[in-house]
Amino acid sequence: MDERRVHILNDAPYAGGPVVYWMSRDQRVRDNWALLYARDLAAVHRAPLVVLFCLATAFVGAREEHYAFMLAGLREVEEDLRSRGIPFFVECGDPIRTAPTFAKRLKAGMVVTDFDPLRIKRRWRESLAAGVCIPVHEVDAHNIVPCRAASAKLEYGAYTLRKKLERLLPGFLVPVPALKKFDSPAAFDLVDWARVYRAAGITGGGVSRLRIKSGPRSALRAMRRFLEKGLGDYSWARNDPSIDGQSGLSPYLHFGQLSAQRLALEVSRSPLRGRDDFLEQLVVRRELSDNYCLYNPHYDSFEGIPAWARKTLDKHRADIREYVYARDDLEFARTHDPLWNAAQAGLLKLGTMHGYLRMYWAKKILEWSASPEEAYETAVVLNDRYELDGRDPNGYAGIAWSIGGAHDRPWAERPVFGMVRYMSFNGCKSKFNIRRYIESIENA
Ligand code: FAD
Ligand code: FO1
Repeated sequence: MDERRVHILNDAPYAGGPVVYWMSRDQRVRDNWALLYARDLAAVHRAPLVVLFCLATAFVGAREEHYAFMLAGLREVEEDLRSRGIPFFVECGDPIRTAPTFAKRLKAGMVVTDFDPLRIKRRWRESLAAGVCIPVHEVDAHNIVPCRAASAKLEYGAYTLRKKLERLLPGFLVPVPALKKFDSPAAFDLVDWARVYRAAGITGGGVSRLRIKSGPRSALRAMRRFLEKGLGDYSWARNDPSIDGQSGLSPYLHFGQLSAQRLALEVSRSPLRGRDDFLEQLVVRRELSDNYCLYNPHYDSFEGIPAWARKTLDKHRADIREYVYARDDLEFARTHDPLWNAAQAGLLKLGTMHGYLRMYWAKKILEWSASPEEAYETAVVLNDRYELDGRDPNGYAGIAWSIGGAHDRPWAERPVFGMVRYMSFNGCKSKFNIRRYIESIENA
């Protein structure tokens, strides 16, 4: 494995003892560089290998159905690990406490974690690295070109990062080796899932509204379906919310049930014409989001947007708003705009929203909120509360682009938006059949 995937969090010496892979962002056994790295270390040191997942309640506003989706996938991970002779543990409580406690209880010799630029995850990792005197290594198993290797700084836009990625991709876009069976120690316990579901606050009653089946096997099936049926039309279909032209793979990518590397490899082998557009989104746009969150401490707030955008939004702060809505009017889709209401109603009903409308959705929140700061917070809160793929760098970068002009350029100046790119109802009307879209949400 390319060493540029590894980031050493503390340089304590390995002095024997089990190797723990603390799984968090990349919740899968196949195509998981962090797991492969931990397995190789355990084999070299002839030490046991175990996998740990720390269940944190109230993760960034996640709701019951998000936990239900994630835990269903983790049950499959447990099966996949068991079939390879690798024990799986789920610890419940604040990972700041449960991760070091677990490592000490197991007398672990080293911990491998996976990469995640989110603030909460960095805190978890850094507190572990400071709390134990064993090596803690982080492996970027989420990005094809590791985020830290792609760039050492905050990138202005897709065009600046794309050049760096194009140079590095040939070396990184390679098949991920299969995980060899691991001769396991004595038999080990199964996870007590009833306890885990209780800790996550899943009553079981809330039958999930989600229309998507969780787990790495379902993720691979959905990928194959998209490669066969969706990729060919992707270039023109992806921006039409009235048809189902996107891949629908973001929840699998968000929870790490599907490897972006495997998806990118399969897509890059395809002769279909949607290939390049899809790779632009999957590789450039997605890695740009991780770059935004890794190198911008205010990635989820108005404070983090580019200076030009803050200045122009400031200048138009006192402009008359034709409509101003309180957060719960927005949350419950009570505005004058039938298209925006349908998008929000769909989000409440289905836990997802078409990518094209997410831009419109966020930009209208800017237009109809009392201030840009309030708009920013509303978009982050609602996106993280309702999107199944929410609580993700893609969301924070998507909102920063829509409301704060991040990774975009100044446009013609206008009220409220200043020079932040505007989107209008009529603009949508010229792009797709709004009536058909609204009906698709009503009938969903
Ligand atoms: P496809 O078009 O099939 O794309 C395939 C994959 O490429 C996606 O799953 C995603 O991983 C990546 N991708 C596509 N578009 C983007 C993009 N603009 N930026 C970064 N990566 C992209 N994406 C999330 O995963 N979670 C979010 O919470 C989220 N919130 C967003 C909020 C706003 C305001 C905006 C403008 C965009 C947001 N996005 C978010 C990005 C994008 O809209 C979704 O990734 C996409 O719609 C998911 O559907 P899909 O997998 O069918 O996309
Ligand atoms: N990661 C964890 O390690 N432990 C959790 O309990 C956890 C809960 C969770 C709930 C909803 C959600 O969308 C993500 C969640 N994650 C959790 C993080 C997730 O695995 C991703 O790493 C980040 O959200 C994206 O970077």
